Amino acid sequence: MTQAVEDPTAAASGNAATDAFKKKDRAHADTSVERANAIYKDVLSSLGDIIHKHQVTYDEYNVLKQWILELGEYGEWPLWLDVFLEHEIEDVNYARHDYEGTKGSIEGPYYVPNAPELPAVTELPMRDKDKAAQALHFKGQVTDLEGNGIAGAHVEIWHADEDGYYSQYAPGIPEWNLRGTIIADDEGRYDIKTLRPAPYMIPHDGPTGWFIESYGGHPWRPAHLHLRVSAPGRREITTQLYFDGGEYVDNDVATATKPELILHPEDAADGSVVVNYNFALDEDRGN
Ligand code: MBD
Ligand code: FE
Repeated sequence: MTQAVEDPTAAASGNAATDAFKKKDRAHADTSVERANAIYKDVLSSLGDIIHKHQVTYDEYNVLKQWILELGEYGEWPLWLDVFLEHEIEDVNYARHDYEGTKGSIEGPYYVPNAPELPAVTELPMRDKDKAAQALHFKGQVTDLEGNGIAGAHVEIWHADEDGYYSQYAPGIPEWNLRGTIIADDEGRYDIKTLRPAPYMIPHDGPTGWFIESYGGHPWRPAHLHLRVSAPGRREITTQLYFDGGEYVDNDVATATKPELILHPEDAADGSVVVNYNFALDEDRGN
């Protein structure tokens, strides 16, 4: 099934994520020929082992070929790679240079740089419909590893609405809805009002969804907030936060949860939930 795609989720969000990735300032990797050779050999020999181990048939090979073509046609390469592979890349790279501090997690396909700056005490841009959801009051402090506040740290935040849609990746949502770059105060503190996101189903009506169906899996991620926290001279951290006891926290299709990244919100008198979470940033020692 390779016809053009009308569905707003799979194809539109897939192609939007592909276009966004192409526009990104992709760092040039100065991988040596020796290193490329070593990686290429291991990749192919691992794949060869799998093909032999499972005695993969020509029919299965042709299904794979067709599926890969469709993954490209639907623009879902960023989605599939970020869901199934990015957590391994994140794992390896977080641990470089003995970095400590707040744990990272995957960026995923829906980050947009340069979200409008907002003051330390703020509310994310949202529609009336978003205001009808349960309110989340998220506050805390950006510090160094000794707990000293970092004045003016940047806390970029982005998350889905109650329906599981991200602005700029679904039609009809204001450009910067539920996105912002919060500038922490003189002590590194921030105090953000937003809505509590719901568990998130990744676009599942395209090739990524067929892939999941083929092995009897589910397309769900636990409810999550995406964050990128940075300050001059500090190691920037890209991470996600989840909700204690939430569905799929222990069964994330993207394998991107960590115990350190679970929020424990408390109910407030006005029906909202309140939570404090601090970010500790190590010194920048390069990537
Ligand atoms: C998301 O919102 C997400 O965070 C990931 C990792 C993949 C798809 C959609
Ligand atoms: Fe997400």
